[in-house]
Amino acid sequence: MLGVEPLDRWLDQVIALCQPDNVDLFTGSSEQLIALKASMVEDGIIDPLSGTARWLHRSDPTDVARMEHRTFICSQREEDAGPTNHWLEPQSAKITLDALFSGSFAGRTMYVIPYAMAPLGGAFTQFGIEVTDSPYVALSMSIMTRLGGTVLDAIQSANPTDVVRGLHCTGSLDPDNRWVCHFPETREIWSFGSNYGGNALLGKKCHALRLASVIARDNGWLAEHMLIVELTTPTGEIQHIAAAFPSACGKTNLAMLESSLEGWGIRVLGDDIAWLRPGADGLYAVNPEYGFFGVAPGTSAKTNPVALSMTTQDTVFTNVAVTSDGNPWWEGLDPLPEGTAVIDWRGSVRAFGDGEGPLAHPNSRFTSPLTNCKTLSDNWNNPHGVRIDAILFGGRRPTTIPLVMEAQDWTQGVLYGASMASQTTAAATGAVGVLRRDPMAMLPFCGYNICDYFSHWLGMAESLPNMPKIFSVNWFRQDESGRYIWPGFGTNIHVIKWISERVSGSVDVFQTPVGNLPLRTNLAFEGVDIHEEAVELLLTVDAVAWHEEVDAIRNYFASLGDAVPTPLIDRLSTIKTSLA
Ligand code: GTP
Ligand code: SPV
Ligand code: MN
Repeated sequence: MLGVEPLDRWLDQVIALCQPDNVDLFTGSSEQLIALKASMVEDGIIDPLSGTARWLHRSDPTDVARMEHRTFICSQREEDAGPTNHWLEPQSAKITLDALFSGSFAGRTMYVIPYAMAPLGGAFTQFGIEVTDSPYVALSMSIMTRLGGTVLDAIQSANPTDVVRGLHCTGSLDPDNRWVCHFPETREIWSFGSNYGGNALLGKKCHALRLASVIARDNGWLAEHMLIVELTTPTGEIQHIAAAFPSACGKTNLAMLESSLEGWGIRVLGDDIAWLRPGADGLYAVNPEYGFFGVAPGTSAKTNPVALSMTTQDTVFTNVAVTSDGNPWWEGLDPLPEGTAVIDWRGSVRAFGDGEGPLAHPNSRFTSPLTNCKTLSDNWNNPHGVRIDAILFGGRRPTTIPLVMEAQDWTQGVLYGASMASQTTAAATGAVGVLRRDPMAMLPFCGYNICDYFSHWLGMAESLPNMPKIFSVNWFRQDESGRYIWPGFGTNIHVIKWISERVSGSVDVFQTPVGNLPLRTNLAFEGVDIHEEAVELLLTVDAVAWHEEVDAIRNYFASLGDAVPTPLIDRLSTIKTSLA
């Protein structure tokens, strides 16, 4: 079918195992997409919305988010999966999966989807084949990854053992019988029982993060849960920033920020995943994806007008509400008149303001091609990537962590990432709002031992000139009544400006044991609705709180076993003794 011997043999085995009625090589051609959407409408899988080529998909009500406790790393050795991953012994995992997949495509069409991650034609590019019985997955993959004849040609000349093989089946959608299994040694993904994004669009988290992180470790690069933006300064200098925030913690919003500051411009390259490779003069990054799979709730004309205009065409919405005139609606958009009939994310007719819980699911999403975004950088498809000047780490931290601080060197920066914590969100099943450690925002996505991952990060600086500066940011400090102190969203440009000025070396800092903080005189904050005492709180290192924080980080590192790299442990001790 693909004209590549080992891959075709694998496909034959998969067909024999899954027993589909039809097999469809899906390249995302316009004829295929027209036919696919028509059949999905006929089968009630998507409904047209108002606007141009906008669609609504409602998932099974239990299948709305990633399931971390059903996500497994099936490496040969358990210690390779490490203390933070769920491990399954690969041979026994295969026995379980074989039984689940056996005959599982009966009565269904098998879509064989050859895809590329990252722009074609450079060192970053990787290929995969996703086999799925889900038309929703096929449609979503056509937005989120590069498909088509050129990709197929490139796969035919790639090394077949480098091509990631992914098998996905909808199954019965029983939440207790969901499996997202990764086999790093053989570059395989087996996903059963969920059609939700991160569980089912295998090019995304499964390939581009979990498997790619292992490939990256072995080859001296990094696969990260990061946005990428291009910044233009008033003097015309171009800088690039990558930022790792956990799921539903602001990557898409920062990526699509529009600058309100005279002379400052910001453009997006990616909003979720970055692959970073050493180049001749620094660390270069690409976004391996081809689309945005963004959180809908909270997206509004005030918070993210770019996303709002992007989703007026060519967009698949999942689990949003619908108004009577066929527009998508979610919490955060302008309220409708009280009592207006709205169809909620489950498909029930409700009265607006009925007090029966959210109309859109808190993890409802939009799927839109990159090219829909009016602030897309000209370099979005550059196979060589862009040179990164600054890396940001940040999570939802109600206390302690300042609005922004700069690491004094690479080790302290890696410590910022390794010790990151954030309140959990609706992007994964389970309790929301619980503070947990989420190193580099990769806790759910690092495909190998997290301690080795820290070492790999530390080692990246050794051979490379012009390593990015590392910063910690926190948009989510709260007051006693639980309100956010910093207005966030568009106002984050003030923090980005300071970071940029640190990169170009034009402003000085205030040194503290935990990092360099801005001098108040270097932050104008014009137009930001915030009191001076609040600003002071956001820019103060509270020694008592930081003693507790350092102790909590030490406990966390201890919980990871004895392989946490010594430079991180030593740095914590230095900080502890330097704190007043
Ligand atoms: P994933 O796609 O799950 O990886 O999420 P993400 O990191 O891209 O998060 P996203 O930008 O979609 O934001 C998630 C939620 O956080 C949305 O409801 C946003 O409205 C909200 N949010 C984003 N930025 C800010 C901010 O600066 N301040 C506040 N208070 N909320 C924010
Ligand atoms: C995340 O949860 O971090 C996402 C959405 O970006 S998903 O692709 O489902 O993982
Ligand atoms: Mn994400």
